[in-house]
Amino acid sequence: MIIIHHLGVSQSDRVVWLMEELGLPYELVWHRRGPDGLMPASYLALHPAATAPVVQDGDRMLSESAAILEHICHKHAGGALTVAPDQDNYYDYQYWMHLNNNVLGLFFTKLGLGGQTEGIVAGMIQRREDGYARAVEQALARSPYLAGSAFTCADIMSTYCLRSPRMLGARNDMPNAKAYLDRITQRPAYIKANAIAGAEAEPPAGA
Ligand SMILES: N[C@@H](CCC(=O)N[C@@H](CS)C(=O)NCC(=O)O)C(=O)O
Repeated sequence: MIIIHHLGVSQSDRVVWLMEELGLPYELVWHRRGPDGLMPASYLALHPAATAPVVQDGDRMLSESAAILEHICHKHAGGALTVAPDQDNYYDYQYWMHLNNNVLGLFFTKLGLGGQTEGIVAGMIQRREDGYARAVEQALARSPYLAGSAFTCADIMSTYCLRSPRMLGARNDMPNAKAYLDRITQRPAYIKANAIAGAEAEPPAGA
């Protein structure tokens, strides 16, 4: 059985969402953040990359959410929620699977700047964030989901950054994204995963 190591308030909630979408069984192991807000020693011991999510599949410890999502869909769900190379929207799918990490890097750099808005780095971050916002708006003007007409892992990858008020969630110039998020967060699997492992979720008693 797949074991999801969930770090409280983190992108590991994506994997829970995926498993709920696929209807696959999984075990959730909670790791609370330390008083410094960072991951605890129990999480650091899981994988050398020291990032959440980490997922255990048999004797393998998997890291990097995009790679984990693809791994689970192909190994355990016959490619469900992915797009194959012979499909017209294969590139779109790959683009949205990868672009997420780009915007995530911006977020961490922005945190490091502590609200500073002047200077080359702050300007570059703003320009790239604006570019990401434009790309999202244009994609969602063309199709109901980021990679085309169907819901895929690309939507699971992107929702965290689009929703989080500390990332793009506070912008008010993304009407297409807002309508998309209103729709996508009504999915039963999202609602269930959010209750289990979302930003407001608490570990079960004793965990
Ligand atoms: N590209 C990685 C990014 C993972 C990442 O940055 N995760 C954050 C949590 S949202 C993390 O591990 N932070 C370290 C910490 O909280 O100490 C992925 O998608 O898995």
